Amino acid sequence: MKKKRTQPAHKSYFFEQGYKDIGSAIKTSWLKNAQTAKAYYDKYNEKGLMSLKGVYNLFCALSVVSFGTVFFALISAVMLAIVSTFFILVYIGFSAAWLFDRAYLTKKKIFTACNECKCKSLIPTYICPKCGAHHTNLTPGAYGILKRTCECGKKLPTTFFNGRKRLQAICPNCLLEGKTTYLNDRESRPLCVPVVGGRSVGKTAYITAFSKKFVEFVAPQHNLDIEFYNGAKEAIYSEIKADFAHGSTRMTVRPQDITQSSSISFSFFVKNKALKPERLMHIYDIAGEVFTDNNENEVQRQYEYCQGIIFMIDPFAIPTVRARYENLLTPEDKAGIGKADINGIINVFINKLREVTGLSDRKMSKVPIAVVIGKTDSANLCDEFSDEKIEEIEYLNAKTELQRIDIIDYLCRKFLKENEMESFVNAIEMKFKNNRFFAASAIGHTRDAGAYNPVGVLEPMEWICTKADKRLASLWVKEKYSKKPIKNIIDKLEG
Ligand SMILES: Nc1nc2c(ncn2[C@@H]2O[C@H](COP(=O)(O)OP(=O)(O)OP(=O)(O)O)[C@@H](O)[C@H]2O)c(=O)[nH]1
Ligand SMILES: [Mg+2]
Ligand SMILES: [Zn+2]
Ligand SMILES: [Zn+2]
Repeated sequence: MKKKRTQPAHKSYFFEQGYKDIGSAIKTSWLKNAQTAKAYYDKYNEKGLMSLKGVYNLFCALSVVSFGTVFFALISAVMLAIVSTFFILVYIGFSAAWLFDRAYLTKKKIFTACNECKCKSLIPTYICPKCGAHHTNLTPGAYGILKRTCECGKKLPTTFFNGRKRLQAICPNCLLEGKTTYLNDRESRPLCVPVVGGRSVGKTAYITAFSKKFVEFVAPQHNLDIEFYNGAKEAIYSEIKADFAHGSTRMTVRPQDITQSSSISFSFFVKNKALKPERLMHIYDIAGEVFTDNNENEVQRQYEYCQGIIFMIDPFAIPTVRARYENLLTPEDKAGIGKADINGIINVFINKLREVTGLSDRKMSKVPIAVVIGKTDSANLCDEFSDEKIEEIEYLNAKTELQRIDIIDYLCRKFLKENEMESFVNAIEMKFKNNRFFAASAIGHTRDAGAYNPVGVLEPMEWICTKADKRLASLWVKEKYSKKPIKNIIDKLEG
C-alpha cells in the first residue's frame, strides 16, 4: 500500500478504538487495584499497628498490592494475548482481502485510463453516493475489510467482488467531476489504441470506417454486445454514422483552449459471456498538427500504457508517389493530401513516445505498431496490393507457406522502399520489434462521393487485438497472423 492518505471514513475498530479500549481497560484495572490497596492502607494508617484492625488492614493492603498485581498482570496478559490473536486474525484477513483484490485487478489487466488527462490509475477515486466525499484508496485496509464506513455513515464496498465498481468514480489525477468526465470504467479491461500520423493523412476517416464496421457488422456477427462509454461517446458515434453515410470526414482540431484535451477517444464496451471482465476499447484520435507543429495541450499519456499503435501514412505525401500519380488524382484527393514529411513525423512521434514512456527504447520496442498506408483507392494505388499481385507471389513461392496478410505486409514495405522511404521503414523496424504494415482505404473512394466503402480497415486492429488480448481476438479475428517474425518471411521472399 503506497500513499497513506487519510480517508473520509471511520477507522475500523481494530485499528484505533480497539487499541484504545484495551489500553484503558488495563489502565482502569490497575487503577482500581491501586485504589483498593490505598483504601486498606489508609485504614491501617488510621488504626496503627497496635490494633488488630490495623494489622488486618495492613495485611490486606499488602496482599492487594502483591496478589492483586500478580492477578491483574495475569489477567492483562491473557487479555492482551486474546485480543492480539484477534488483531492478528483481522490483519491477516484484511491483508488477504487486499491481496486478493489487487491480484484480481492485476491478473485481469484492469485499470482506468482517464478520458481527459489520459492518466492511468489502478484504483480510481470513488465518490460516496450519500455525501460526495472522495475516497482515494477504496481497498481493504485500516478503514474496514470488505466495507468501510464513510464519515457520513454510508457503508461503501472496498473490493471488486462486492460492488465497488458500481460507485461513481473520478480520475485521481485531474479530479474532474461532470457527466462527461466521470470514469465509467466499471473495472473493465481496457484496450487502448492511439491512431497517429501527420495532418490529413486520414486518421479520422480510418477511425470512422473501423468503428462503424466493428460496431455494426463485426460485433453482431460474433455475438459481441457494444455499449458506449457515456453520452459524449454516443454523440461521437452519431457523427461517425453521419460521416460514414456521406463519405465525409470532420477535421480534428487541436482546441485553442489549452484546458481542453488534444486527443479524443472514442470508447465503447465490448461484452460477451466469454469476456470477464468486459472489455473497454479506447481509440484515440489526435489532431495531426500535434506532430507537425509539435505542440499539444496535454501529454499523451496513453502512449505509456496503450496496447498498440496505428501509424497512418498518406502515400501521396511521398514525393515520388505523388509525382507518379498526380494526374490520376481527383481534385478532392489532391486537396486532401497530407503535406507533412513522413520521416519528420515519425521522428517527432518517436521522440514523443520516448518522452512519455520515460526513456527506454526497450520498453518502446515492445508495443505493437501497425503502419497503415491509407487512401489506396486514390489513383488506383490498390493495384500495388491487388489479389493478382498476391497470388503471383504465392505462386512464385509455392514452397513457403504464406498468408495473404503477410504478403500485403511485404508489398507495403517494398512499395515504401521503392519510393525512397527506406529510412522510414528502417526506423520502424529498428524501434519497434512488433511491427506490421497494412494497406487500407477508409472511405473507399474520393471524399463526399457517397457512403464509405472501407477496404482493409479491420486488419490493423485485428492484429493489435491478437497481440494484446487473445481472448477477445478469439471471438472476432478472422485473419491468421503468422507468429513468425515478419522479418524472416521477408528475407525468404527476397532471398
Ligand atoms: N480518397 C480517399 N481520401 C481519403 C481517405 N481517407 C481520408 N481521405 C482524405 O484525406 C482528408 C483528410 O482525412 P482525415 O481523416 O480528416 O485526416 P486526419 O488525419 O484525421 O487529419 P487531421 O485530423 O487534420 O490531422 C479527407 O478530406 C479526405 O479527403 C480515403 O480512404 N480515400
Ligand atoms: Mg482527424
Ligand atoms: Zn484525469
Ligand atoms: Zn459519505
